[in-house]
Amino acid sequence: MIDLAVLKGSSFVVLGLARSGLATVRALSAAGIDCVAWDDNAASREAATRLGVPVVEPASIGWSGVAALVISPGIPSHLPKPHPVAAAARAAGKKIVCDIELLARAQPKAGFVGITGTNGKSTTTALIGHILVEAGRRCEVGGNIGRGALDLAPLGPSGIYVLELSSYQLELLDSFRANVAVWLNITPDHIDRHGDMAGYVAAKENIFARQRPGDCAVIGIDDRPSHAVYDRMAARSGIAAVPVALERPVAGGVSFRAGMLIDADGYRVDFSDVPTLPGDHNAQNAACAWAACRWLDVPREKIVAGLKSYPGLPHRQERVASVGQVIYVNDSKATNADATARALSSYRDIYWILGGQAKEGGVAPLAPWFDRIRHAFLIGEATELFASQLEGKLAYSRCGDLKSALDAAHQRALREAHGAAVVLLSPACASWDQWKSYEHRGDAFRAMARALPGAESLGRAA
Ligand code: UMA
Repeated sequence: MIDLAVLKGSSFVVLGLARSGLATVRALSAAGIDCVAWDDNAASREAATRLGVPVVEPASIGWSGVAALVISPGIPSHLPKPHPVAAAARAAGKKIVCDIELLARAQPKAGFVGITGTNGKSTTTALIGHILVEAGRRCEVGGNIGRGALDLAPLGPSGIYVLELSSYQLELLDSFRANVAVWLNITPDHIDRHGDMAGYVAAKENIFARQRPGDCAVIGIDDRPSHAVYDRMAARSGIAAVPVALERPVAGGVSFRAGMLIDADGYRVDFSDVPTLPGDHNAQNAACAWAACRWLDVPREKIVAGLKSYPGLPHRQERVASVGQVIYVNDSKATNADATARALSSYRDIYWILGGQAKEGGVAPLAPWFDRIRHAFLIGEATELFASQLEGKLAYSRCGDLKSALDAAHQRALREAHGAAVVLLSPACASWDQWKSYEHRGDAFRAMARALPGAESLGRAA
């Protein structure tokens, strides 16, 4: 847990009591700092009460003497409508920050690597953390990836915090400085919270806001708005702006071409066969991780070793089992078509399990990858919608639930595929019609795939 003693003498209001909020009240209490808390959910309030933190109704919060409102990133402080506690804080002239800001204030001597982007943040964050640990560096990985910033261990001057930063968190920072800021890509997302694309870009660009000469900005330049961000950063004096691009040379930066990662000085690494990082999107993540770790002086051979030993994250194109040459891949985190497109573009000869609670547009945008799919297995509420979208384009079966779909995909792959093939759960849907969460769905798939006759487990144990 982070020691917040540096904040002693201030008092705080904490709004939202889930992962980030509970870690915040725990750290404030441990440091003997006054705070009161609120959450709209009664069970979450009880968790704070059990920690001995006073829970105060929003209308009864006294703002005089309060240093700041620490808000959970999932709670709106502006758009679409500010939470009443955020509105009251603003009316009282108080700062509104998130837990990352408190971490930055408590650990001013540590190094900070911040990673943002619409896609690939978690993988790149985990990958950088893995490379640093394998290279013997002291580091802690947290933030949007799922570990509250104040739950991390104190590191001091020789340590590095590797933080996944969402746009929600980035707009709640006012002194956090990233020594290395990684910007992967940007496409429209979270527009309800940021008003429009310009607001979303501006929130994310806050990752560079307090960088100083000697700091580094690694920027994927393959989409137009990100290229504009790169141009702005390249014009800032003293900041090393490192561009990252796919399938084209990029002066002074890192590129991925024909299966090779190529550094600014021409150093080349064969990246054509890293099973835990398949597809072009992962090549972009790896190239950005490469650039960030080089800036942190990690020797090249250690970065190569880290890239090749990266174990992957659960539920994201996670290789869980094999039967002969058929690989079973758990991509349960793919709850929309965009995420599923990344998985489909990574493999050929795919037996595709999809369905659940459909998102707008369904699977129609995935047509460019249909020629990679041998057969589709439909599950859950989206079955009839997806059947109508696949009709005449792709062979499919209605399977009802995940177990039936996996059994059918397994049988068909063994019967038909005469070489490498992939049974892929990449649902393009939320899980809530049949499961508690995407994790619950993915855990079940992993267990079922490993229990298939002749299956050998791949990857992590759980
Ligand atoms: N709450 C209210 N009132 C509201 C809304 C919520 O009281 O109007 C309360 C809820 O009852 C709940 C708490 O606020 O108790 C939830 O807060 P939260 O959504 O911020 O949840 P945390 O568990 O603290 O998780 C947050 C991040 N969540 C979001 O940004 C939505 C987690 O990112 C992050 O892993 C975690 O902090 C630790 O840093 C998740 C996420 O979905 C993965 N992020 C978005 C994304 O990746 O797209 C940005």
